[in-house]
Amino acid sequence: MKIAIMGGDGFVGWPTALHLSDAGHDVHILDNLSRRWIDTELGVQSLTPMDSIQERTRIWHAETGRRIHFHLIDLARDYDLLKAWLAEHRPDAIIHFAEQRAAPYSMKSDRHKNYTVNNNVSATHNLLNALVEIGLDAHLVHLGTMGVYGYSTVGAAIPEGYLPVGIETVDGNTASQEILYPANPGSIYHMTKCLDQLLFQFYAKNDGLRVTDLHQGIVWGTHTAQTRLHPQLVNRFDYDGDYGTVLNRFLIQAAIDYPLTVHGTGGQTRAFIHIQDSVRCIEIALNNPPVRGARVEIFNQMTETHRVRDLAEMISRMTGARIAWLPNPRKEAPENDLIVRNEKFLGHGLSPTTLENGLLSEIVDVAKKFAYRVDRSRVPAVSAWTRDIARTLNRDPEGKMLRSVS
Ligand code: USQ
Repeated sequence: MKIAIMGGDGFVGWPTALHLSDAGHDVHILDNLSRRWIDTELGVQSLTPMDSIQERTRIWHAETGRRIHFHLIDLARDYDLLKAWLAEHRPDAIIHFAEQRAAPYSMKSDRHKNYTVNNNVSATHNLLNALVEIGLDAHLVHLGTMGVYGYSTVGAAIPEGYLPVGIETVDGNTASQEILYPANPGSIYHMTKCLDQLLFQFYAKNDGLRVTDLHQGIVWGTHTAQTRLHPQLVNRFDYDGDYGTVLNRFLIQAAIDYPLTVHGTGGQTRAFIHIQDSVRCIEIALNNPPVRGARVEIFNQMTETHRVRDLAEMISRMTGARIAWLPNPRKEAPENDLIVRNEKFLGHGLSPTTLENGLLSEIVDVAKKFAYRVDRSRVPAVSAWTRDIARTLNRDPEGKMLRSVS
């Protein structure tokens, strides 16, 4: 298949590009390199040393003889360029990762809120709009989030996208329907993924576009089989307070003897998936497209659920790390249960990498190896969900004063 990977320079995009190229597909990355610009803005760098995208693709060719093509295009801003590229290359499938993906970054300021909404919603809409305009029947696979559901449970498992409901009709009967599970975003970033869902629903219904939306949990880990092939193919690893996600942050914190940064009671339960499983799921989704005219296909892309404090305690037991119980910078439920259905991927043969089996090697192979690159001052999460919360965040987990918040 000819596959266009929008956002193929990012944390899930890059290993996906390698995985699909390795499987024999003709892979094209379209990316505006915004993650690299945001690193510069925030004054942070990936824990793992990352080469330019051109250098990465050169090494991939030298190692495997396969080519991954790179095109510098901004989906949100270069609509005409995007349309022309699609019309010329006519890919069989498109994988859409080209969105700002960090909840804390999206909540940093009004400017970051605007950027996240404008970038994510325009990127998705431009892509859908262009597909219709040039009459391209490519299968669109989008990386969505478990966060579209919210994390509260009513004692029932979260279904894969659609909720069966009974609606009382005026003549006293009950009409059965399946509706999109009610969206309940917890950040501006998560809200953009909820908006994406509506865009997909409309374009699938109106124009018969074939769309798969993957509701992914929190990714952990760094390596896939292909990123291990050469040191310069390594994936990025974010540990900072904006882009680092919880489990990877705990791993690096343990490696540098920094107290594990649990927000609140750590009673938040979230869904997780290893990066190797993430790329496998994307391949499975590609191989199982919906038919033209069908509703959006939705998969829950996660393999296990964990409570944040249980993860901290597990890593503390393994490494001796201390735990810091911090004021929560986010407005979120302090405690929640989470039961998620994920039979679709398991039914297609996904065999999950579990935390139990993968955690230790991740600490040793990645966190300890690159610990010397960590800037401890970038570890605290200082992006607050509201002004009132911002006032409570005056000390970092090691007790030092943070900048004052007006
Ligand atoms: N948390 C801590 N300590 C930390 C960092 C986070 O206790 O040092 C807590 C947060 O308060 C939150 C939970 O851990 O309750 C998860 O935070 P996270 O930063 O690991 O994940 P999140 O902001 O939800 O976003 C990440 C990805 C996003 C993806 C989402 C999947 O950045 O792109 O969509 O995970 S999900 O969480 O299932 O919505």
